[in-house]
Amino acid sequence: ETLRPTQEPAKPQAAQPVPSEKPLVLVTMGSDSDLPVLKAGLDILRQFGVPYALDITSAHRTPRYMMKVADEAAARGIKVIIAAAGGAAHLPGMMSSETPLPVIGVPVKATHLDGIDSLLSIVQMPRGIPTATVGINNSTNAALLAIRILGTSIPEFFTKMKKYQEKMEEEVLTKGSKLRE
Ligand code: RP5
Repeated sequence: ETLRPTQEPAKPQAAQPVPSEKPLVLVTMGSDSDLPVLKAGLDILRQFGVPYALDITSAHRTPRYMMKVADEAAARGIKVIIAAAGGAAHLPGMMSSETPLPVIGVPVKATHLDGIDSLLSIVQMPRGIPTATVGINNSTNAALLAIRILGTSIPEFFTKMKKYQEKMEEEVLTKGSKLRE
């Protein structure tokens, strides 16, 4: 599949991982109601050919399962965790406390507070438990950051990211040159 940086991402047929490959990224969420927000990020992972696994690990409704998944992620071969949650969004921070892997939190706009509650819950982690935080509902950037992290040790993803950025630059410059005509 070609990389389409600034165009509308193609809708994945279903939120299914790249099959028959060991997942490198775990994409998890507090509730299946978060899944629509994750679709754009899943599409990016698929465009880049990143094998991923999906799960629901609620910090409040399934705390023991959440901790088990975080604890076992590295042994499964997972390199990065993307965790989406809304409201009192403890999921990314709690998973981060249970694994040495990098965790990227996606604040989901799920309440009347428009996602500010989720954003602050994720970004304001105490010293010692770093948890990367992207913008509200911005699963695209979570996926791109995960791929950049993979790119530090997997040349294929480093090269693909470089091409993605070059294509994005080219597209914007082309749009600008049309405006200047
Ligand atoms: C959080 O509560 C989830 O991450 C979700 O964003 C929010 C609402 O969950 P549901 O009530 O829709 O299951 O735990």
